[in-house]
Amino acid sequence: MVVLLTLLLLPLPVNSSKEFTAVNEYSILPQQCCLEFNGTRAFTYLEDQCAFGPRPPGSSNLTACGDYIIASLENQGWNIQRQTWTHLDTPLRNIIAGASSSPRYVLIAHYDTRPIADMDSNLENRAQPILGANDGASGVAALLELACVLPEGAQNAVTLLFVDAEDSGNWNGWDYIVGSTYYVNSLTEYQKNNIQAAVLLDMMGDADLQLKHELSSTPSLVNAIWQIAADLQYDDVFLDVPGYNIGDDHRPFLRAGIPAIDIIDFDYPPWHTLEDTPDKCSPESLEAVGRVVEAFVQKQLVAPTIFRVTDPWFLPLIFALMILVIVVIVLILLVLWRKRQSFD
Ligand code: 1BN
Ligand code: ZN
Repeated sequence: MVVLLTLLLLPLPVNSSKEFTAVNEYSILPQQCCLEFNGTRAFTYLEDQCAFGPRPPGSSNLTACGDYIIASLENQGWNIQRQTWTHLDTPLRNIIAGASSSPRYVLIAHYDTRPIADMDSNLENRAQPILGANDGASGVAALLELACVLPEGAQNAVTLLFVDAEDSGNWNGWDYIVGSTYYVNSLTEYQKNNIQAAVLLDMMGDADLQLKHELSSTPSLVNAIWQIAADLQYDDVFLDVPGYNIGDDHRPFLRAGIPAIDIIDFDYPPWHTLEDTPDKCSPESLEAVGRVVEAFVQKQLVAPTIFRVTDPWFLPLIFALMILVIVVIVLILLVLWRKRQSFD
């Protein structure tokens, strides 16, 4: 009888594949144990892309890599749309994965690589195209792994966007961020209004990963993602310090009024050199960022936070100005009163 009563009083096992911790009444976070993003598997996606060789816009290597991305996504049951157009006589293609024509979240990576290694210390290398293990393949690898681990039904809210022609700026008349600009320009006002957050993953596979706040990113979105990283004990990777202001694929979203963040480690010595190879990257870095983004999406699907592009940074300024005006008026009145007294 006592055994029966004890068994009845024991808490029931939770019959759920996802466990959530209520941190406070407004925030619900998945526990680390429920996150499935696998850095080792993601790293194979990074190596697979590099095996195609350098992947500049219009190249057969990029076409083959794009076909590989499409095949991987279709294998995971994702719906695919191809957005094709021509720019400077070069055929370009964005790859859009998801089931909703009006997603609430867009996760972005560029799958092209820079046509020239113009930062290479060896002058003879500068005309050659880069392999882009970190600058190109890392973000794509993370999105392909997210395609495997995001919950059933995520497709209805999340679009995975693989953009072409991010990295050809200042070369033969090209700009940076051509593919993401084309995507955002193709959205209707309704679609833009529906996107709650755009999350760009770029150069986040560096083995020595130290992420700082990208300065043009939406502050409330940065804070939300950095808080999740801290809760998952990734604060050694997600440093709570300001970083650089980067003209990257999140900018067209910001310009369209959509909250956006660039998760990027721009302190990467092999940047735009022939040294940007898989040995400079690590599964651990991919896993840290992948799990934080996985947790972010899970949390947003359960208990969404609303982010605002125009954070009211100017409110304290207005408040300070009002105090200044009041102080000046009081001082003027005081001086007038003293003058009047001296006349009397
Ligand atoms: C990011 C990775 N970017 C290029 N490769 C964007 C960028 C453009 C960064 C210009 C610095 C200058
Ligand atoms: Zn680049």
